[in-house]
Amino acid sequence: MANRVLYDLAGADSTLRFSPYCWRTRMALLHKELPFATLPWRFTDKETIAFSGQGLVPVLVDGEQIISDSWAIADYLEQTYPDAPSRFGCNSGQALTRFINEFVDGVVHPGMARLIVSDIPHVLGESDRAYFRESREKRFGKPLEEITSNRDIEITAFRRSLEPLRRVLTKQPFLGGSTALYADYILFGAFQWARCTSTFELLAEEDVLFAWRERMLDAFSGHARKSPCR
Ligand SMILES: N[C@@H](CCC(=O)N[C@@H](CS)C(=O)NCC(=O)O)C(=O)O
Repeated sequence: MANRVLYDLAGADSTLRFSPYCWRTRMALLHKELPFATLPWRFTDKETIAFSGQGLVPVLVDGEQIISDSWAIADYLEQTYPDAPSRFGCNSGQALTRFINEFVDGVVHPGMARLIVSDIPHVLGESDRAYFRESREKRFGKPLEEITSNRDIEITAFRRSLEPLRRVLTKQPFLGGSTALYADYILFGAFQWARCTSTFELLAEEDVLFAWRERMLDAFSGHARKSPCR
């Protein structure tokens, strides 16, 4: 096995990788120019990552080190490879990036989920599909199709919730300034989650966020753009 391995959420098609958190980590590793291999992981493969002491991905195995949680991995990579290009800019940059992490987890993901969650089962294999439907319907308290039934109307409020990001990206090409940093990867992970699992268009073409997403898709020789989507 390669020396650095990322356990990465996959669909029925093992090349379809759609976890927003795994995308953050993947882009972070590319930014750090650290070679890595990925292993496709499914929701119901809990035993495969039991060695990490928890049941969520991303899990990064770096030689002898086992790290789970995308923020902990980002921090680990920064501490362990200080000479590789920084994804935070500096220590204060890392502290400020926490805000983006919480904003995306607390506002962008829930808003996006209400628009795409019923599309996700279509990319999953049989046992993951049953697990996903049961666990997410329990979490939302209603059938997946009901959650997204008003999406053509709710898209307006979702787009409005992105206004602070839009205002920043009107003034600079990336949240990180002139180049993409981890803050951009955090937000991009959310859009890549949607892009890989749903054909519902979240952004209008004239939106500056649309242009930013295009730049992110082009990063690292179009790595994310080449990744299989639904
Ligand atoms: N706070 C964690 C969240 C990770 C997470 O929720 N991962 C999802 C995939 S997107 C997962 O593994 N879910 C497994 C499950 O629902 O059983 C992080 O930042 O890494």
